[in-house]
Amino acid sequence: MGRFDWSDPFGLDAQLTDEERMVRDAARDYAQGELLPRVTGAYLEERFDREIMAEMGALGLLGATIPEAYGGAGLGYVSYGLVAREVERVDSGYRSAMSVQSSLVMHPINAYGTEAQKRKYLPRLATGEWVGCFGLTEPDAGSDPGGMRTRAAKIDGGYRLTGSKMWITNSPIADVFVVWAKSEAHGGGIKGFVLEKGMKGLSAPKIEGKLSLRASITGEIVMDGVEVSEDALLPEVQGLKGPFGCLNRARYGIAWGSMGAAEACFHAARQYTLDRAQFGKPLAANQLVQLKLANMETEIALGLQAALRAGRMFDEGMLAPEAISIIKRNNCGKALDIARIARDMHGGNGISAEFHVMRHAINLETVNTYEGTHDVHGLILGRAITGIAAF
Ligand code: TGC
Ligand code: FAD
Repeated sequence: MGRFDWSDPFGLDAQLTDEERMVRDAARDYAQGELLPRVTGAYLEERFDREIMAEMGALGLLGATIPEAYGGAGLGYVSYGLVAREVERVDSGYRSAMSVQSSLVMHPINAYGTEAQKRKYLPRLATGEWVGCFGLTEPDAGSDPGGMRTRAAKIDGGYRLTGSKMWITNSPIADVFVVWAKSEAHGGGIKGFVLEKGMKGLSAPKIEGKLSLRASITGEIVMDGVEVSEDALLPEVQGLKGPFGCLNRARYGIAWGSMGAAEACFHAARQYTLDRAQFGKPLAANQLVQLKLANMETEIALGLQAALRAGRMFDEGMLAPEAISIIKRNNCGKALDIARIARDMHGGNGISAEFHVMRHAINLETVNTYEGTHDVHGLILGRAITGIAAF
């Protein structure tokens, strides 16, 4: 029989390749060494430090799966997931910045763009010199993006975009905007456009006063008759499968990332309850406390194992979007439960920023909502199981 390791019960580490372990360790060293020391200040001051993008870029953490010819790291999806896990172990907002850049901005340019678009944008997004954002959600179209109102009218030599996007990660600091609009010239079908900061009629006001994901910057995208040339169109895709193709990747990464946040909370709760004594014995000596730790460990072990299996299937081209819904929904929901319970197990200290658990719990409220809410992923699965769309 093998020896039980409470922090890795199914030997996840042993299932990785040497390259994957190297990527994981580099991401962990960076996240623990450079991100952890500044996250509390950034969170309390509701601030995203722009230089983080350049730091991540220098380490190859942006566009990890994009081919090296365009400045990416050319890695597989398991490596991408491992990076998300390490970054979100520190803060979901930092993982957001990374996954938007990689999956929602670099991926569509790489998958649906022209050679000229790839050469122009990808290398500078990979280094973090440019920051990107992804505009799908609108004030009146969230879970139902097909209801979007943003329009691209045809003009001589290009398009005029009018509409607004809401709750857009990175938009106030973005140089590059991937936005989705219904295009008149394409029969009203949804098309992707790449806009650039400074274009006339384009603005991205910051959304202030978030109580969650405060170390990430979020804003609107306002397009007041933004005129672009034909070069701005992503030609190779039409319809919702364009943005959903990006979301598949980001949702998969979130399934790993949320487990990183959950692990941080589980490890903190374990250590705290071992160190703190009440009624003459460590909190960890109580059955109620041990049961909570056992539940946390179980959910994390299962969630990580499912994410790894999904990553292997992704790399083999065998992963179905509905399987991504299973892990996005399960892992975010379980991570949120774990973070809330870890907060409780820290007693009064649990509400202090110094102990990190409440920040994770509040962040995970967003993570459970964006990229398709917990219930919407349930409905995607309900449709796959029954053949009946219940939206
Ligand atoms: P539906 O009829 O299901 O599909 C329309 C077309 O899209 C195709 N499709 C997919 N293709 C690839 N991957 C997927 N996952 C796909 N899902 C659907 C589908 O085959 C069809 O293609 P075609 O060729 O027949 O036209 O569309 P619907 O309107 O009924 O969709 C319903 C639903 C619930 C599935 C969908 O709208 C949904 O997923 N809603 C959730 C919206 C969402 O996730 N928004 C995320 C915004 S971005 C974000 O939150 C970034 S936060 C990032 C961060 O900060 O980390
Ligand atoms: P709604 O769609 O209005 O949903 C409200 C509630 O109703 C939810 O509980 C939902 O589950 C439920 N609901 C909806 N439809 C049904 C139904 N048919 N049956 C039962 N229940 C239903 N979007 C982007 O495009 N780009 C980004 O970068 C981005 N970043 C974000 C960052 C943050 C911090 C946040 C909070 C959001 C971000 N989003 C982004 C938007 C996010 O994807 C949406 O908030 C999410 O998809 C939900 O849409 P909504 O907020 O409009 O809620």
